Amino acid sequence: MDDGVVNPQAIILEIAADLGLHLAELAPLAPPKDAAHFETWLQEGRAADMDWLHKNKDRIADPRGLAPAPACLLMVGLAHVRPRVDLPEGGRIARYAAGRDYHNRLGKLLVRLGKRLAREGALGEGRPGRAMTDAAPLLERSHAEEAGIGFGSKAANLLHPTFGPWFFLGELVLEIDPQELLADGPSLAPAGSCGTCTACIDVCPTDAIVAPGQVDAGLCISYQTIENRGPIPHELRPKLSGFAFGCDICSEVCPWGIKAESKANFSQDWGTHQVVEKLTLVDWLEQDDASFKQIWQGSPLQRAKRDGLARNAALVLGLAPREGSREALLRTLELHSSPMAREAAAWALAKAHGTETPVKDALDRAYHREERSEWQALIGIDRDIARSDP
Ligand code: B12
Ligand code: SF4
Ligand code: SF4
Repeated sequence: MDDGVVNPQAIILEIAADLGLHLAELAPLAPPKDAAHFETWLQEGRAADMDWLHKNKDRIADPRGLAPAPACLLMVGLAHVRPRVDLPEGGRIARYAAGRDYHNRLGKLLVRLGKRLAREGALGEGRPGRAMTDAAPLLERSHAEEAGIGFGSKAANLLHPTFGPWFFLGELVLEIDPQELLADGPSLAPAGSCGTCTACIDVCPTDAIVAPGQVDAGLCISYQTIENRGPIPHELRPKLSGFAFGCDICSEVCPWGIKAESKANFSQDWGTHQVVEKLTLVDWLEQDDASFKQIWQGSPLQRAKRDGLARNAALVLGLAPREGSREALLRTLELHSSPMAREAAAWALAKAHGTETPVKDALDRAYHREERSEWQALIGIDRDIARSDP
């Protein structure tokens, strides 16, 4: 029955939908339900070198300091379902990274949303506080699950019945007392669960899903190819499965992800960046600083930096050589400004061409040329791989 009473919760969600956010739900700004899991995860060393998670531990476990008084979190989801992304001449990247950077797009949408909510009086006296996504000191999946956006999964991804795992999360702090805005509590999460499925755990090439819902970042290809600023451990290199940036394997085998792909495709919305359309992994090896800044502008791939992308490209080419890759790897070994890229090229050459005498000689020269002992030691391991090949 329409009793003429304005429901601010419904208005807020309606405005979010009107701006193009696919999912939006409210939750109180309160310690997330998985705070204890998060702390155990840190204690068990699952965050690899992501020190910022340790530094922000207390704020993440209790985010109430994000607002001066009791407040709400408007959790939103933006879908990015699209077909798999192969680079020209081979190699893959995570689908989310093919087009526009979600940090920009979602960040801008959230700021617009905040302004519009304030303009239309949906916040009463309250203000829209910080708009955040990803790098926020918040356990986003946990808050989103509590708000009713989706359900948690064994791969740790938050799943939605329509979009599977293929959506980003972001949030806006709303300075409205949850007693006012959420008197009846948050929405119920959409129905769904992993059930007896274990496909993601079974398929993960590096066994990074160490228990249901728990990913060891140090083992995850996504961490290694995006966040790790050092060498990728030798034992993980053969398991990259063609991924030169990010990893979608646990999402691609997920029945919820597969169902989403059969129903939706947001490629047009997100576009495909020119570097994804045009550049090969051999090109990735040969970017200079200037071209990296210009041509790659706006691509989420920039997150791994020029040196990280060259490292990743070298490793993938070492496992799947193609025309021109041998020469490009030899040039990288000799000329790249980053020892990390040079070392990755050494490994790739040893793996793919280690039986060839000129390659053995090049590795030998690279070993003696390397000035920093830690990199020389790694190139020594690579040289041994080639030497062990008759
Ligand atoms: C650090 C980080 C990573 C790390 C670590 C991932 C991880 N699983 O912890 C690395 C670099 C590996 C990574 C990879 C990816 N990430 Co990431 N990542 C983050 C970030 C910044 C923090 C995550 C975090 O705090 N992890 C710590 C663990 C404890 O928290 P959690 O992963 O959220 O775990 C949840 C559950 O597993 C559960 N849980 C944890 N332990 C236990 C134990 C038990 C017993 C139980 C029952 C539950 C449980 O509690 C948590 C909350 O629900 C978030 C953004 C944010 N601010 O939250 C994005 C975020 C989680 N990542 C995202 C994405 C898209 C990815 C990738 C798919 C990217 C890719 N294609 O390469 C992969 C997926 C890997 C995977 N299977 O998790 C999205 C996820 C969207 C979604 N629908 O779920 C987020 C939310 C970014 C965003 N704003 O959209 N990521
Ligand atoms: S993103 Fe890849 S490496 Fe990481 S948990 Fe999923 S399947 Fe494993
Ligand atoms: S693959 Fe199966 S177990 Fe893994 S997240 Fe999807 S439904 Fe859950």
